[in-house]
Amino acid sequence: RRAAVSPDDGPPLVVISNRMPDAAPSGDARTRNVGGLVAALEPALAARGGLWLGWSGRARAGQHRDLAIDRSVVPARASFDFEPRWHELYYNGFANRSLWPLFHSLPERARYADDEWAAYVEVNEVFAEAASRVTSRNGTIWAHDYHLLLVGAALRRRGFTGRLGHFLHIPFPPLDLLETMPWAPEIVSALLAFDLLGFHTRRFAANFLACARELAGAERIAEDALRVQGRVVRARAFPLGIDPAPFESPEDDEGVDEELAQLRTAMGDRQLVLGVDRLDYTKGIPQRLEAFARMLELHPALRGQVSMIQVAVPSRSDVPEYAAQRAAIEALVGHINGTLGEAHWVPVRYVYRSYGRTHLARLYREADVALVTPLRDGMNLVAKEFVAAQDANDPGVLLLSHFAGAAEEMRAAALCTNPYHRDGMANDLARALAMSLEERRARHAELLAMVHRTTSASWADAFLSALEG
Ligand code: GDG
Repeated sequence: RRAAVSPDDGPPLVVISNRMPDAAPSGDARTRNVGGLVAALEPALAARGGLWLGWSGRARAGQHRDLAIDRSVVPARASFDFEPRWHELYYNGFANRSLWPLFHSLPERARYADDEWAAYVEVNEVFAEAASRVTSRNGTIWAHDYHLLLVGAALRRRGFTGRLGHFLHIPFPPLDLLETMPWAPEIVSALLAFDLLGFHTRRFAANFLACARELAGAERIAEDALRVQGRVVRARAFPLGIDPAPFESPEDDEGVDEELAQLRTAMGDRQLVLGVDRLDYTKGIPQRLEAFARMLELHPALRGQVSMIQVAVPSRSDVPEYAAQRAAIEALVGHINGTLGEAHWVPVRYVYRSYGRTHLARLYREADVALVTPLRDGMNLVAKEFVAAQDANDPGVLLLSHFAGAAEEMRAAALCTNPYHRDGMANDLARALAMSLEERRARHAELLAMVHRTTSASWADAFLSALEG
């Protein structure tokens, strides 16, 4: 453990994220940290001798200046403990009850509290302070996601002159919505302290560029660039992909084999429709369940012929909106099964848990249709994982929301649907279930080529070469 490094002796690259890989506080089984992002960033960091800075996952009063640095692991890690009040005010509060809903274009779910904003400012300062202790003045820093929108400006105030990049994993909203946030001008101005801003889609980058002009007086000097106070700031799409290998050829696992055999027996000849999401109101799970039920009403011949499995991975369960969403989903599943089911047929199987990656990959492959129908999503990696997991000779169909970032790349080959239109989604699902083998193969081949083209590794390389170049 070392308290600091000298200004010229830091690692060439520092990645900052709120959460460190494998530091999940209890009660929140959010699994993204074991997923594609870590897999993408760890090799990029390791190759550059870089360091990962984040929250330790623990809360202890008065300890946040105590930076624990571990250089014995690759990549090296630095972490600090949160003040206990930050979890409620900064994390559950401003990050997850203000920024998360607003940035997903759900302003009626957002609420704005001055003490939560103050905590958000404070925590971003603390991250900047920690980062300035582990980097050299001219190093490269890459910050991630909506928790750290202010960290670039806070680093510049501390005299950091190196390259600063930010990648936003969630959508960036249009101006009309962003303006409902009382601190929108402060947030946009702070983002302009970065040299490069990355988004999943061109649409989100364009939203940002428009907000920067309107709210911070930045001048548009190129399709992807702004001038602000004599500096150039670029904003571009860098769509995140996956590492397809573990989904194409999952590891052998006897436990999973047995589970899958039991599932096949239970399903018999029925077709399987699958949804896998963190339990989050942005994922549109109730709307999807309603559409599935509606399909059974509109197409009674499908009754008894198809079952849906919805995996809802526990997430942010101490935020009241998430507890309410869970209750709504559970009531809806009960209602659908009670009104449409038979003693010998359960329309919807609902599981509130997380699965290991091998299990997930096998489940994807088993499905005839994946319902990836968020109301709004930054990218949605489940869509790409599902494609990678299919049997190319007999692939399942991806039914994808227009409002997932993934639709920008997958629109032409996936079957796209509007989760706000229940009858439309019901009919799109019926169409997916009836799709010919020939059409399924053609669509899948195109999607698979795309999943191979943009992977998590190529994403990290593209962002870092744009930042460093
Ligand atoms: C945010 C943005 C953006 C799911 N269930 C289990 C499990 N997962 C894994 C999936 C996938 C990941 O979690 C979920 O990623 P998504 O992209 O679908 O969604 P978010 O969690 O909302 O992630 C999103 C992403 O950041 C990256 O930038 O795409 O738009 O909202 O990898 O496989 N993993 C395991 N067990 C599960 O039960 N092990």
